[in-house]
Amino acid sequence: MPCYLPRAVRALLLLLLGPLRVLADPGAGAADGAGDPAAYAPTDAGMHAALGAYPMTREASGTAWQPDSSVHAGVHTEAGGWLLMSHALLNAVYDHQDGARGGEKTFLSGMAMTAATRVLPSEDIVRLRAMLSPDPLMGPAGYPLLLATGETANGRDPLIDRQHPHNLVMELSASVSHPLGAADSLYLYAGLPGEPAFGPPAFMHRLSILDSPEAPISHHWLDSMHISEGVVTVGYVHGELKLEASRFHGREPDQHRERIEPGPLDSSAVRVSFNPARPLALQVSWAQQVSAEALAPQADETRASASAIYTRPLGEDRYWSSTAAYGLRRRTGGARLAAYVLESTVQPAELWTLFARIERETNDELTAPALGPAPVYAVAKASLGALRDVRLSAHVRLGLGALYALNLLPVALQGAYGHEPGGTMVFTRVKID
Ligand SMILES: [Cu+2]
Repeated sequence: MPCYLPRAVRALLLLLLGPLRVLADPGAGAADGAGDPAAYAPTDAGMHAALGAYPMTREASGTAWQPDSSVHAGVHTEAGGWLLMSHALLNAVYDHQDGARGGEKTFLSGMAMTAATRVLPSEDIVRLRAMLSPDPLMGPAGYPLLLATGETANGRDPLIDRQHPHNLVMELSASVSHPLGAADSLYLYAGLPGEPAFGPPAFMHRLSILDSPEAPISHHWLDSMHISEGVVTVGYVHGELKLEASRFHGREPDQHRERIEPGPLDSSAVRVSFNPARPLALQVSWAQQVSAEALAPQADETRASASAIYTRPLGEDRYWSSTAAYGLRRRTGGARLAAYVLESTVQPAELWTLFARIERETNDELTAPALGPAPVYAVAKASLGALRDVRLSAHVRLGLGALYALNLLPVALQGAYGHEPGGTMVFTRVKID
């Protein structure tokens, strides 16, 4: 991290680095069932993991893995031989970003998802998944978010210092897995839209940050492909190891967020995932994304990522989850741009949630170049937030939360942004799970 970090940010780092204790004390987190074969059986609701013979808590967005120790969420029902799992999160957010490049907006964001799983007589497992988002209601220009870049609101200008809305349909996918013995399986996943085999789970599905309504500025380094308009993935699971490869449509969604606009499967991704212990999920991945941005159709992107997620249950339904991630991207003819992310969410007491994130990245989209190659700036951001829920019923919570983010800029950008501009969000949310 740059040496100009204020003291508050250093305190944040301490919170975020806490989970590294697991490396010094491998027994940490083992009390929750590591090595217990019962933990791998279908849950009491009869739910199975979709892609292999492991706890269903391991499955996150797309075909990504999270730690087996992740809390088991969702409303479970059964209909016509299908086991259904649903959950939803709706945020109403007031957002104020400081300075000349900031702005103010009140918006809705979130997602609602249902997965239907069925075990066939052949023991193959079929899963269908649909996920919708209210984001298009916020308008094509999304919401003000200092240092966020990527995609467009009108097909002409890039979004800078704004987070794009997500598409109305974020995922419509089907997978089928075929067991090859007690711990091995082969699977096929197809989505329109869907998530190719790249990066950690998408941020709105990562326990380490999903209660924050603020998108990460590293989204286009790590997990922006989660709404690819055409994906086919084949994978092989061997116990705690998963190898997978995808072909997908490389162009990121355009400003027509209510449409599904399929295209050729012109891009590739590969990922290796490994869950060496119940609280840990590791992955490394690589992707070649053809013509990723509508505004630079001639440029392809090469991306790489690595991440580690550590999740430790705290009592009945509370948890402490943290993610460390690294992403690298390079556009044809462009510079190598790296992002480092540390994020953590802890529920210290019933119905209380604290979350924090630190990101540092090199970005060449913050200023439009007059001529020649775009200048690359190293920027950083630290966010800290808290949320208090009230339980309305067994599956429904209503929450009130707030977060503050500090943006750290090189001197060359301080004229445009001001010195260490902040960002504030106050939000209320309904969570159904
Ligand atoms: Cu996204």
